[in-house]
Amino acid sequence: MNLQLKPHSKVEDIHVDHFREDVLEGLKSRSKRLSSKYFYDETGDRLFQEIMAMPEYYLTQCELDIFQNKTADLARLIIPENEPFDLIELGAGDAMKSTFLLQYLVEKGTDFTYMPIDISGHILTELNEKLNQKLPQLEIISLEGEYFKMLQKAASLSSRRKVILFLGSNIGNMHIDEVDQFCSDLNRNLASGDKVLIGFDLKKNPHTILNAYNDRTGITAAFNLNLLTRINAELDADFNLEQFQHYQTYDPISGACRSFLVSLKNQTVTIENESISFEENELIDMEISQKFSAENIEDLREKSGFKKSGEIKDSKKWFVDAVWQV
Ligand code: AVJ
Repeated sequence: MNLQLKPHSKVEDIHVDHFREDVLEGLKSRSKRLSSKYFYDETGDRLFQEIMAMPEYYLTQCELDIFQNKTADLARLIIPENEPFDLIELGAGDAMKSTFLLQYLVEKGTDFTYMPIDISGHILTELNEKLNQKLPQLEIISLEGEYFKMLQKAASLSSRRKVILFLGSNIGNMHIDEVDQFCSDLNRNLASGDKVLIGFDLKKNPHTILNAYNDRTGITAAFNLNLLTRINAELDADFNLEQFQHYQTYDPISGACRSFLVSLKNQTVTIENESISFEENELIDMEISQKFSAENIEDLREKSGFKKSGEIKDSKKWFVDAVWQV
């Protein structure tokens, strides 16, 4: 297969930003909400790095355990036999975990191209530089844009087998119906024999989960409040951050871990000439981080039309990377 693009080239998607529309729609609705996909501006990226470094945020360590200590098992599960392939990572970020797999594959002389997809061009540039230094032989094509548009782009660039990574329990940020839709769309956008590896955070002691999202140092609170700062800066708004407070819940029955911002008084906020009023104790629904049981994961796989390929858990059995095949 002859790739038209040189290693380390970048393909960009011209995407319309719906930030303004989404923010206004969410805050004008009867129960106010903001989308956690907007957490990740430059400050948000940095705060999320800090979250990943917190001892309470076990998710990072768990999936790192899998990628660092079970790399050979992982590679055996995902790579097609004797066939070159494209390894596509959705929401690659700094690829902290996948770099262990990339290094392993490069050392084994595996024929593959790494295609990180992210909506942050800034993050992709940094990732390119980092990987270029660490693994100069690695062939990379960065895809900047939305997941499905970029998956289609990847399919148009090469007809090789695709292996999709969706790590870090990023899937947990989707609402239950969105998860079903996402996995079915993924299935439809892939060809027979292609594989996906999805990281799911498992249901566990509820205290452990709540602590991971309710740290005493207030980093998670700052991460949530930063979206208000972003709205102030980018949409000419006047949120007073002192008047909003982070509140976290975990429901062990449904597995939903949710974050909210609570308005501490009756107040009016202006966003681009629109007035939004808050009552005292009114909530803004900020984020869901869904936790899964083994049954939840099996149901999801079946509903979205995948076959089971295998799975790897960390040594604590708190997190699972499930591998499915089309
Ligand atoms: C990036 C979606 C995996 O939900 O666990 C961390 C984001 N939010 N702490 C998660 C997050 C609060 C994180 N994901």
